[in-house]
Amino acid sequence: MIDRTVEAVVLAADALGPPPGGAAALRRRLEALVAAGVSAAVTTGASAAHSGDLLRSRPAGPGRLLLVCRHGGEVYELGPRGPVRVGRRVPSAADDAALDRAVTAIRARLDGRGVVSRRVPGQVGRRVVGVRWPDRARLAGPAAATLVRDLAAGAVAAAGLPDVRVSAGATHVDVSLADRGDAMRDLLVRFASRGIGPGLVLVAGDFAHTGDDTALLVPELDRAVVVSVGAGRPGGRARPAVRHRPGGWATVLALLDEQLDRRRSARVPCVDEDPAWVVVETGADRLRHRVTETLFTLGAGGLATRGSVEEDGPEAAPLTVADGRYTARGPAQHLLPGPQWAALDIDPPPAADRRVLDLRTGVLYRQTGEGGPPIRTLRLVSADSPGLAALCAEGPAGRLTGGAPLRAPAAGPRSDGRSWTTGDAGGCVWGRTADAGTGAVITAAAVQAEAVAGGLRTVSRFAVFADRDAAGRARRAARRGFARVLAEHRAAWALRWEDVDIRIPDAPADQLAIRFALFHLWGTAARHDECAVGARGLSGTGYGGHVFWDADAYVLPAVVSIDPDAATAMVRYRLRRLPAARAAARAAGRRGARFPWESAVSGDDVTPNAGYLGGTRVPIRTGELEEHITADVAWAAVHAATWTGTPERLTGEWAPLLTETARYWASRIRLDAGGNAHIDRVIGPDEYHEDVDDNAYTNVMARWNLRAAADLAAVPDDERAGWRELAGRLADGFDPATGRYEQFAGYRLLAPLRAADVGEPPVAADVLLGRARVAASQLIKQPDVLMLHHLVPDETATGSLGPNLDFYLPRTTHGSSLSPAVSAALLARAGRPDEALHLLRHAMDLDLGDTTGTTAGGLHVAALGGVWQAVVAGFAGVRVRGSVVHLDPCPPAAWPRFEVRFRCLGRRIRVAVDAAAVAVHTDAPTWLQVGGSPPRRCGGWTRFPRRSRP
Ligand code: IFM
Repeated sequence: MIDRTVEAVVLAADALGPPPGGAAALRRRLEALVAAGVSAAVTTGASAAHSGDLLRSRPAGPGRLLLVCRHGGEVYELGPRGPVRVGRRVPSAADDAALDRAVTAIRARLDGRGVVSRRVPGQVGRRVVGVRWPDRARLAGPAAATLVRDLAAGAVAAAGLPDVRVSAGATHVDVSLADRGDAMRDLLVRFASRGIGPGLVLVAGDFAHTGDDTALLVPELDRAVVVSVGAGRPGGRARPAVRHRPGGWATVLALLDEQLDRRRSARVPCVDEDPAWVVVETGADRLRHRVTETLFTLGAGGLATRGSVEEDGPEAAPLTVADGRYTARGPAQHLLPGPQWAALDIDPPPAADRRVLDLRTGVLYRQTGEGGPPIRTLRLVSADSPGLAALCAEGPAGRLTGGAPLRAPAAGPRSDGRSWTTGDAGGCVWGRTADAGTGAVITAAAVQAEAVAGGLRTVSRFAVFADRDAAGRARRAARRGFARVLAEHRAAWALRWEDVDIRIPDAPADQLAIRFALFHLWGTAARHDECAVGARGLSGTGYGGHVFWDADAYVLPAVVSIDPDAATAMVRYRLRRLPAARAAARAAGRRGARFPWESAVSGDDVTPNAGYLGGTRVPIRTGELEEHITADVAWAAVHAATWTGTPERLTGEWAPLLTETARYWASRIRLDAGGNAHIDRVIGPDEYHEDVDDNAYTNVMARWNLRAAADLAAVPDDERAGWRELAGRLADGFDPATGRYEQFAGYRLLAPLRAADVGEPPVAADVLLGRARVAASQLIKQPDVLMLHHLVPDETATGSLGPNLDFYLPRTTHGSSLSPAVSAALLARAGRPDEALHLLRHAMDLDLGDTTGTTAGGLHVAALGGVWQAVVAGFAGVRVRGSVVHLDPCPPAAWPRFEVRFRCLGRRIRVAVDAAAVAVHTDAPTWLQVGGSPPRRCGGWTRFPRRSRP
């Protein structure tokens, strides 16, 4: 009938009349669909009491059944315990007055045209004007209805009542404050709250006439499937297109049966290709697969799978990994590849395809496109049930088979102790990768069903990655079926997007790229117990999954406003590695704890000591010298406690992260003869300059660390006083005459090269010019001094952001993926939002456009975190101090309106910015300080005028 799977169904019942023979057949089908995860709604002008048999429906989710009465005046949800009202429009006195004025105006207009009208008592929020034609022949027909509607609409417009809606038939005018169109919009919002976009909605009714149910067909249904089942041909409305399948209720039942059949026969569901939510890759360029399989990674609950094509082939590098499970030792330690669960046997392999990553629902859809019957697949890593991954596929039976549901990981770097075992367990296959050395194990169990009908093979597969009961869970998931698993997963994603999102109506490409960043941050920092975020997350083999400062300074500040528990788990990863950090400090002859530049299982340093730059083997000294990470770890703990509104953690469970790091710095600092304090021989964030003294970033972060610990830690008074004393003596390279910090001692004497002298940034200056030349110049790889203004602005000199931006940005090559987004955040804060957007777009394109040529190795998660930070801290100007949320938006010209949603202080916050105002919504009373205004405790929506920035 419609040959596609939908996830929501709207039945417009008014024009159809009651189902002949009662509603039992309809009820049965709707209940079955709801059990399979479908959202269904029946709309009627009647009241609930007059909605007949349908009210006897008792569906049980995960879908839902809604009864929309009185054209949307009341909405009921029918559940196992009967109907519950979930929505009601309550008109105010002003609404009633507007309706009465409208009725008077309409009657005057109709009477003036010789049509006899009378007022019929309406329902709450609604009036009806009865129409009698002097010439009875004109009573029927669309022309009469059109004339009445036009007269009534003209009368309402002339009376200046823009909120009054009018719909009309030949014999009546319906006047309300919201019409059927609004009722449909309300339904679309309810479906969206389950992750169902308009492209997955089927609307059925009799849409042959203008007025009445046709008013349900709002333009927002553009991508929906709309079927008119009445005898008459639907009118020629352009949008949405209406298919004509006459047959009345019998056709409606057949449409519902088609949906049930598609689920029973495990047909592959569809995705709503909403350009605001999908990343699409088409074409035959299989070399792009290495990049797209990174972009299409699906992750949840600490499990992630690259979006590799299902068939074997030289272009694919499939990989499933689990947060914190590593193999091999020392610098070679890397994430342990787990069982492959998403492979299929396809012969011959597809030559071209279309792949769609739907950010809204967290699914990856694929359809082959080389002619002939297509192969379609859809997969997910469940956001609802941690460790569950599911795949369904369909295609010509002779070409597609499921094959082994779990397969050995593709060959990759091997380590001695790594093993792969597999077996059967009562209708279930299990597979396990393990590393005897690290003790890491990844176990999966999978259940697969295959069927062939009419030459079409369908495959559904449920794989559970779990240390316990994987087989039991896989069997239970298979019993629930793909449609339910998908519905639950989709609903979990919808909840996320409800709380955290960006809306930029005038810049859809920016909006999509920011959503892409959010999507992968959720997929990467996805555990709530302990979360180890590697530099490429869980999306590729780059950097072996090692945890750098990227996690603490770039990802965590983003994640804390997305999923506060995940940020807490990131802090816990560091906390549990304190013993190794203490040992590292001891081994270096210091006190306290020194965190490693690269960390994996144990928290021992796993930084390699050599690597390749532009094909040449070079030493890597970051493990030895890039010590600022120790302060970054302490900073992340304070930041997480501040944003989550849990400062007590800093004096409780997390206190050692402050005290032990402060002790490290206290023992690391050298006092010169004049009593000035120095930190010698480090690498700062700018890795073009190695082995430097008094790097401003390292020193100021150490100073901040000492002061924060002195403020908070329960330590003997003399130790506290010593920390304060040392902090005050630390050299920071600040020159009050210029307002600038010198990046390290002697930096100002280096060759004054600028990034533009080398090329258009981003540019890898060390590859182009050679390491020695770059080291002898003022070129820098990424913000170094400026990171202080980003992370610890209170530790920097007042008014120093501008001079340091002016000096350092032209020298910044953005040779590191960490660079452009944070620079954008700073430019926005400095009141230079258009320059900020330019750099933010570089950051957003980094992976989506593979601009560094390294995305095949995994997503640059620090850049993704930086993008969200640039939006929240930069353009929205959000900071949290104590229990107050400060906002000072500064949007670029290309974003005249935008709305950002995020979490902080246990609240859900929405900030809507336009030229005139900043509107802030909080879900519980919260102290807000907007622009320069005094703090106010606000709940719900509050509007603040936009201040003009100096
Ligand atoms: O941590 C970064 C560093 O700042 C620049 N080089 C790459 C590392 C990992 O992303």
